[in-house]
Formats: sequence, structure tokens, C-alpha cells
Amino acid sequence: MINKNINYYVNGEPIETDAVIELDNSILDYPQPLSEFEDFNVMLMENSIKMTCEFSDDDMVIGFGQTVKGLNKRGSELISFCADEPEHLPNKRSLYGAHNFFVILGETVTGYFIDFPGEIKYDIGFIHKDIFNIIIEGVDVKLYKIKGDTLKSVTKTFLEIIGESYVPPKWGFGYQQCRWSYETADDIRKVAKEMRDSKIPCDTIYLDIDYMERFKDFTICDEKFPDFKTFVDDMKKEKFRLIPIIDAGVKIEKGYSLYEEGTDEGHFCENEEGKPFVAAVWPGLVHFPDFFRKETRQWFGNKYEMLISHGIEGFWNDMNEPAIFYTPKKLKDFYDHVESSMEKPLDIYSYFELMSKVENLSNNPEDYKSFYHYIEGKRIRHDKVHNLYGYYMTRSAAEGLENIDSEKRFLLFSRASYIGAHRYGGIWMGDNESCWEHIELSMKLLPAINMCGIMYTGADTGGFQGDVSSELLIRFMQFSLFTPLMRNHAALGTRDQEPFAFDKATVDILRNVIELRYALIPYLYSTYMKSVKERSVYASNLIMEYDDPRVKEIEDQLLIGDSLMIAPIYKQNRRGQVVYLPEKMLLWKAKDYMVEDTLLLDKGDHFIENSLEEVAMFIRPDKGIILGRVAETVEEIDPSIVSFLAFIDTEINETFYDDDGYTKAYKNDENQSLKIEIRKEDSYLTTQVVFDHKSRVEVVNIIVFDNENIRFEGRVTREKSTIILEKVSKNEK
Ligand code: MIG
Repeated sequence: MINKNINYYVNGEPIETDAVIELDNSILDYPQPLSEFEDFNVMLMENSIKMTCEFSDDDMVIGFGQTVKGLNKRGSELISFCADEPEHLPNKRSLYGAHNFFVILGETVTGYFIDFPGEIKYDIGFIHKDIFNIIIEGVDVKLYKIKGDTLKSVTKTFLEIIGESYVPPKWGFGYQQCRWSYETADDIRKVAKEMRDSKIPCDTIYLDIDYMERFKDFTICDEKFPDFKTFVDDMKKEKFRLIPIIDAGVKIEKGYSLYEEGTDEGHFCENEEGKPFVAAVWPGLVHFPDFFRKETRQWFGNKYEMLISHGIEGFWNDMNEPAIFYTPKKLKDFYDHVESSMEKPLDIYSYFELMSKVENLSNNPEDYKSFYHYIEGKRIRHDKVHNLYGYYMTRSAAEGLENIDSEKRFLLFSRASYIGAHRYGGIWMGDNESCWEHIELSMKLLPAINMCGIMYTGADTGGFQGDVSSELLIRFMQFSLFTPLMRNHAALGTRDQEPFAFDKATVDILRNVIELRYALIPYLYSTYMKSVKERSVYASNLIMEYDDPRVKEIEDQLLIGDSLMIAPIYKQNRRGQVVYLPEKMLLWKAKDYMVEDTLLLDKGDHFIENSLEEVAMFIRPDKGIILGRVAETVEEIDPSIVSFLAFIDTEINETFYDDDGYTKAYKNDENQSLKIEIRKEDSYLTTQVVFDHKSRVEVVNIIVFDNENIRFEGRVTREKSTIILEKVSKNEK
């Protein structure tokens, strides 16, 4: 197993987070004291640990998962503390996830994972450009140091020790439509109908908080959704799956069974006095389930059964940082303050004091210090383990789902996360905004989140807050079509953001983009599954792959799997941009999923014209992608026929992965691989396809370009699996 590249340090008595689960006992059983950790100067204080090191000039710091920062975090300040942060501004130090894995890349390459569930502050050369300062707000900590030759090998080792990533059902790769909220069954029917009428492929429609009865988890508002089961069935007949939201807070209401049971059986987090802790979120006053307890995870996780019995197959878990609107105590302080301020006129100081009292009502650090969990019988204050709450909620759901139907894959993703959560579900990127900067931000987030094991992720495409413009939605979709989770979501009060809600020209473009997504699903799914199985990342920055000084600063071009590079447009009115190619590549500018416009490009800088309807994709030498036939839903994609689009330099040896898409048979290596080999002969190409006996593919249409941009084509079948490819044409520039 995994071994020699890792040093393992422990201080105090760390809380078990189950983040690292696949490390050899020969290492785990012999931790070194933190004082022996030499890379940083470690100062053990009474209630915290300070670690400092000095950077060399060229050191880069990569990692940290979900942050607003770019590829190289050098010069940034971050705080690891899961935050309900609706404003993803460049100066924000925390988002929803706490991902304490980072790699220092300089003369040497070393990865570090600080396994600590409380707050950690990182000053990564912010105050002083050459000093890296870490303050761990506690003394019980585990630290893993991973050595390697490259960023890629260090990341791989990390992905190996934290265990296999969650795999969604294959339909989770379809286009998904969300909105806060489609309020009633009729609203949803309308969306479904418009989607089909406008011939836009789509697999799911989401239920945001308003489907519930007064925001109570595991209830359905009868008035808005009469006969829910029939409705779910009807929607399935229309080939849509519904994905309801589940929130962390349980409404305090007499007679509400979840509340009653939770109270009777003692499942809720306690306050100082040992009574259930009270906070306010959507439903008004709530209690928080203590997901740290196994029996509470079981209790809550099994409640998903109610929705599953109605035919539901996927969920998103929200507000599990946990987000707190206010606590009654803080609200009272605030009212008292207002009352006392009323007597005197507000001056500048008292005005700002009043304003800050309002702002500090929600997600107040003092509130996070006023409730408790039980971890293996021990009572622990929330703030000390804050970063595990969302992770344990996802885990509760996943364990429940496993218990309810162990063979089936459910769609499951969460807002808050910690390392380890990737084994149970994905995350979405949270409440972004309909602005150009947030396409760019999503491009930064995807590879960084993937490095922490969470492969199933994506942004609220089009932007959550604010109104989207048609151009912005088009460009956002043109990026999101490559993210595992491709979901359009918009906040309450914003303009309609469904693809069909725009002018005809826009609808036509969006349809093409979404169709392109469906055509690419065979490749994207294969890439996803390979990343899970091979412990690699789904998407990466170029620096992960190329040893080329130029790529160190490139963060607006990404690699999606082994074959494909993308360079999405993320600026308004832009109809082209400079793209750097670290090696020669085949450019496919797709207006739709038909392979027509390709161009061979040499290594170096290129200005790539990119009209609004075009998606630019770059295929690496001796690599290719497989494309399927577009259908209205993922299930309807015909598995028997694919196209292979490739660029041959010397020879091609590609293997693509597929499986049934719904069960967990993939865990037993029950896959259906497709192996495609292409060789160069004097003036022609030969190709051989090896169809795994389980593969459902019957026909592969091959389109391959050689170094002179000559297009070859051929059709391979099971009966005739070795053929000579015909020269078709020279693609003119
Ligand atoms: O306080 O359920 O991030 O996706 O639409 C807002 C309503 C609560 C926050 C989620 C967002 C969702 C919204 N929720």
C-alpha cells in the first residue's frame, strides 16, 4: 500500500475525521511528534499551533480546494472555516469547504494535509511576501507530508490515501435545471414542457425549499404538490428526475415527527446547559441534528426513505456549514441595542455599530461556540469541529441511501465539505453571481476542488444572484458543459434563466451547447470514472501535466482528462483570445456536435477566433475523444454507436471506460472498456478497436487527423474491427 512518500505527524489527541482511510498501518501506527516536523518552524502554544516557513523566490503554493483565489495562492490570506458566504468577492478568505491540502512547488515538490476540523488561518506570503504562516486554532492535530517528483504524483498519493471518490448515476452528467423555486407541480410541468418543446436535452429539475411544508425537511407541501408520488411518476414518464433539497436545520414544531423524534431520542446538538440548541434558519427556529453521532447519522439518513418511496433518486444538501440566520440570544441583544439607541440620535459611530449588529446576527462566531456535539461519547464544542458538520451531513445521507438501497447510485451533493466528504457525494460551488468574473472563478475552482478528491462539482451555471444576460449564459454554459455537474440555478427574484427563456437566436445556441454536452458524455463519463479509479483528477491546470515555465501562470485553460484542453471565453463581447499551446494540438471549433471545423496548431501562442456560437476544444497529439449520439436524456443516448475524434502524431492507444451507469458494479471492476489503436503505415492509417465483451458499443466511426492535417475516416464494427482508414480530405486552413 501507500507508504514511503509520506511522513505522518501527530500532536495531542486529534479528533478522528476519517479523512485519511487508506494509509498503511506501518505509518499510521508510528506517528512522529509534530516537533520533528522540519519543513516549518513549529511553535506549540497553549491553545494553538503556529507554523512558519520561508519561501524561496520561485515557490508556488497550489491547492486549498474551494477558495476564491487562483492557481497560485502565494500572496493570499485564507481561513479554513466552512462559511455560508454568498459573496464570492476576491478578498474573501473562506467559502463553504475546508480543504487543508496544499502543495509547495519549487525546487522540490511537497504536499501537506493538515487534518484538523477547527479553524486554520493561512498567511501565504500576504503580510510578508516570503513568509508562510499557519495558525491552527487548537493543539490536537494530524499532519501528513507527501513527497513526490511532480505535482501530479503528489496529488495522486494524496488521492490514494483519502479513498475513492463518489460516483453519481450516469444521468447526473445530463443537463440539470434548477431555480429557487419552482413553487408548484404545475410550475415544474411547465418547465418540463418548455424544455421538450424547445428540444433542449435535460435530465433533472430541482425542488428548492418551497416544495416542503413550511421548510420542514422530509415533508411535502400538499397544496403545491398534491399526490406527489403520481407527480414524480408522471415526470419520470416525461423523462425528468426531480431532485429535492434537504436543509440542515430541523424546524421546532410540536407534532412534526422529525422534531419530536429528534427531541425524544436526543439527536440534536446541545447548548451549554445540555438542552437542544436553538438557532433560526429558513423554517424559523430549528435544532441541528448532531451528525457526529453514528446513531444520529443513521436516524437522519434513513429519513430519505420517505422521498425515495415516492420515486426520488437524488438530493442536494444545503445550509450545512451550518448556516445560522440568528440565534434568539443574539437577536435579543440586538433588540436591546436598538431600544437603547432609540433615545439618542445616531452619530457616525453608533450608526456603524448598529449596522454591524445587524450584519453580525448571522453566522456569528460566538454562536458557533455555544453548542456541542458528542463524538464517541465525548462532548465537544462546535467551533472545534465546525468544518466536519457538512461532511457528516453528506455522510449521513450517503449512509442512509446505502442502507435503503445498497446497489443503487443516488445523486447526492452538498454545500459544505471537508476532505473525506468526496467519498460520499459531490459539492456545488455555492451562491455565485451572474457576472463574468464568476465564469473565471468557476474555472479556478474546478481543478482546485478536484485536487481534494471531490470530482463531482460544478457552478450555478448562469450565476445564482442577479440577472443573467443572454451572452453571459451562453459563455457560462460553454464552460459548464465540461464540468461533471452541469446545473443552471438562479436565486429568488432574478429573471428567468432557463435556456428556453431567451430570444430564438440565444435558444438555438444554448441548445447546441447542451447537445454538445450530451455528445461528449461518453468522453466525460469515461474521464470521470478514470479519475475515480486511477486516483487522478478529472480536470487540471496545465501545470499538472506540462513541465513548461509558460504554463505556470495559465489558469484560464484547463485539461479535461487526458485528451482535451479547453480555453473558455469569460469576458463580455470577446470573440477571440490568445491561447497558449504547450504542444501542437488539433483545434475543434464546435458550433454543434458535428465535427466539421478543425485546425492543426503548432506549439505556441495563437489568437483563436471564437464567435458566440463556438466552443473551442483542443485535442492533444496521439489522443482522442469519443462522442455519442445526442438524445433528450442520458438514458436515451444510444450506447451502440460512438465517434472517435483524434489527432495522430505517431500512434494512438486509447482506452475509454463505461459501465451500466446505475449500479455499484463499477466497484468490482465491472466495466465495459473500449480500446482504440491507430497506427501509421506509409501513406495510410490502420485502426483496430478492441471491444470488451461487456461493452455495448457496436460501431465506432473514426475521424482522425494527422500531422499534415489530412482527415482520415473509417467505420469499425464488431465484425470488422481492424480496418484501413481512408484519406478523406485535406482540411484547409
Ligand atoms: O439562504 O434554498 O446555496 O442554492 O437556492 C438561501 C434556497 C438558501 C442557499 C443555496 C441556494 C438555494 C437557497 N439556499
